[in-house]
Amino acid sequence: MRHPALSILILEDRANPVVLSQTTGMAVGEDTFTNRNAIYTDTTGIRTRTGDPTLAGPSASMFKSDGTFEQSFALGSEFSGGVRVARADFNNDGKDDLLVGNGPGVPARVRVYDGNTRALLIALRPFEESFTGGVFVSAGDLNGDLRADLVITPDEGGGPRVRAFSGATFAPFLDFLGIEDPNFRGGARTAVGDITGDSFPDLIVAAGFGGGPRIAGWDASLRTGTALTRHAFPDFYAFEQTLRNGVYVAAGDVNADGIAEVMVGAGPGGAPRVRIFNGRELQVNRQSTLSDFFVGDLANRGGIRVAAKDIDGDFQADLVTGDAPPAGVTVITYAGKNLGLGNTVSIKSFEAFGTGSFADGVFVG
Ligand SMILES: [Ca+2]
Ligand SMILES: [Ca+2]
Ligand SMILES: [Ca+2]
Ligand SMILES: [Ca+2]
Repeated sequence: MRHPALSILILEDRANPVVLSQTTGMAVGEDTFTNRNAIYTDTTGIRTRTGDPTLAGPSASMFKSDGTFEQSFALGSEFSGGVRVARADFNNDGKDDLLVGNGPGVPARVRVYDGNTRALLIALRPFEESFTGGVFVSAGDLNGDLRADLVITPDEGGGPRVRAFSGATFAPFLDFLGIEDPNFRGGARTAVGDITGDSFPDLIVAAGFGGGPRIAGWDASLRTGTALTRHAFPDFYAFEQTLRNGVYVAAGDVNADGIAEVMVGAGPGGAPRVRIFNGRELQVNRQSTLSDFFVGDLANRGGIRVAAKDIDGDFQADLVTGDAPPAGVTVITYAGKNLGLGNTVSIKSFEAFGTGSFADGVFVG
């Protein structure tokens, strides 16, 4: 008798969010430019900024998890309002790529650079040309094809609109209001992480500047047309509800329970306070913090930028913070496993755009 052929199914281990397993370091973008004429001398990972004008203007850099410099991209005048960044392997070649979005002052621009060949993979105009408020970017798989996608939101003056583009084809597939307040004009910021525990990343949306520190979560497994239609957790306020600074946001599984935490940093005008909310508790409408502390000088009032990365390779999400102006250009990494125990000692602190007293600020992603 004939036996049916045996088949072996390879089941991908998705116990950890895809967005974490795909990135091997961080991206850092310059915010404002107090020293526009700059060149960087890279010696054993130490960047030194001098006054040479050959690399003038806004740039973004990629760093390894330990803070070692990898490569830099000069972005030109379309990015004169600052560079917002995310890092993911969009073209699936095993190397992280760089996603950049521009700050305010010029029409909204988004680009993806191949982290391997440095080629420009795509340049997008995500919003109307008349909109000059700047954009925020994040990355993660929201359409379930196991490839990181681009998530784009407007900054100041824009509605809380979320657009997502396939990382595989760059075709748009999401366009909806991530904060259910159509009159709000402070824009929004996003993060991607699995909040519902089904191993597929979900979308977290934070109100931009001028809004209360409101956070919304959307289950990316249920989409109707171009909108996500099921909340991953009830909306909540990440800081005092009366604040109007908005929130910087990141997502990653800090306590290794398979559910991403929501990490927030205060928006512009706020002290550099970070809070990490237990994702599992958010689903039952309890706002329980794993960590709540200030980064750097308490007197800073630029807020603090945040990103979630696996810095120490233990498959638990770690925290990356970036200075907001006028604090400087310092990037600090913290081990998630330490933060969950109340230990806020950093792993590493480095100056992303040269040593010296620069007040530029940086975005991290
Ligand atoms: Ca790649
Ligand atoms: Ca995808
Ligand atoms: Ca999910
Ligand atoms: Ca968790």
